[in-house]
Amino acid sequence: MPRTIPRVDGDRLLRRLLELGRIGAIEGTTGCCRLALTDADRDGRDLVRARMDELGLDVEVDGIGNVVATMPHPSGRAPVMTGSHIDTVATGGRYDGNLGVLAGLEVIETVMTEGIELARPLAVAWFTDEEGARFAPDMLGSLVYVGGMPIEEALQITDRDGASVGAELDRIGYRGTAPIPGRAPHAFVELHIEQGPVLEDAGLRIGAVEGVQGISWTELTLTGRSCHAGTTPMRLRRDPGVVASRVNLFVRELTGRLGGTQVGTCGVIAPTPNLVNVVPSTVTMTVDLRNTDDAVLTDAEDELAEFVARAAADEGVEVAARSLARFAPVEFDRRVVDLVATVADDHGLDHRRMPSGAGHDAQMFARICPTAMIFTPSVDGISHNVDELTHPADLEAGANVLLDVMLRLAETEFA
Ligand code: HGY
Ligand code: MN
Ligand code: MN
Repeated sequence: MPRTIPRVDGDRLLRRLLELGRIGAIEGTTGCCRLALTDADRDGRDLVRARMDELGLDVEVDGIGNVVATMPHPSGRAPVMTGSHIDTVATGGRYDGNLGVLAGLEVIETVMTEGIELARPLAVAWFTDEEGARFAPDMLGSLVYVGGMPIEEALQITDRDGASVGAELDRIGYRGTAPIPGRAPHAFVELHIEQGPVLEDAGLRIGAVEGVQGISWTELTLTGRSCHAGTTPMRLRRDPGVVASRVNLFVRELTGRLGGTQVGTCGVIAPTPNLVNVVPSTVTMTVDLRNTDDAVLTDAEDELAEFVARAAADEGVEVAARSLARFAPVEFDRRVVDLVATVADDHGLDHRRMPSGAGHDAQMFARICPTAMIFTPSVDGISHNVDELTHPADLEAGANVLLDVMLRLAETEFA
């Protein structure tokens, strides 16, 4: 007797995504801005929390504002957990993170509505500050959940204006009391948009994600001397802007030379006072380096540090470097990756195994339980862009794979 595969309500999922996407909506676009722990993030949290309460889930908020909602179950056994994030970058899309949380909610609503009996409960979570765009590092909430950073340290992290994580959690009313580190789930699986071009270019529907590449974020504060743009001879200048430009060009040359999966980005280049007729006194900039090979990533970091020191010395500029994030590459559990691929096959969805170029909360859960991810295609491979788009059929297909994977994990015992 072939197994009947339950299905999600794709229209309901899409409605929920559009509803959440209206919070922090960026006028004239389909994007949204819900930077971590801002009022918009609070409003998005409140909306998803209300959906969890409507379902009668057991909702817990921990000390860093992570929220875990578990379906009622007589066993009290560790749940199969899914989840992601609902904070966004400042020019975010509707699907990055949000899909994983709302699809998880959709999976649980489907299971409860259809009265599907399970050996253990399912849970869906969102994790604080996954983006790291306001408070570095990224994946902050899930890192704390798995015990990767003491809560005291995380609460003291500040944004560019000096606001701390702890104070902002209090301000939006999301500093909870659930224990940290959090309970290890039986298994963790995250549905996420790919955010790159691989699946779309290959005409595939599902990615069975094998791991996440290494991430290195460095903040550089370059200090020269501000002076008049018209009266100061070039030979007397100590212009941090020139150093920042050389560093940016070096990063592009370095990635070209290293090849492979090496990528590099100078996303923040902020001169002070940022005026047309003033040679900047300081420039604050960031360098984001990533690679699937940790040894090559370390070499890239060393080369960067040497170049920055040389370029600054040439210009008489001082350098202060600060690491904002450093995560080694992560490999997911082969058994869960294989299950994602098997389910994609059973659903008749063309798929491939692949690494993740972006960081995700799942990479933290890989430290404490069998973990993997499911990718759905991104149109034109873009994300962290208001035009981010994943077609409704792919959203629904991804959620159906998530449902089936979670059901099978609930019946799987890992030796
Ligand atoms: O930076 C990242 O990879 C993720 O979007 N936080
Ligand atoms: Mn994300
Ligand atoms: Mn993101």
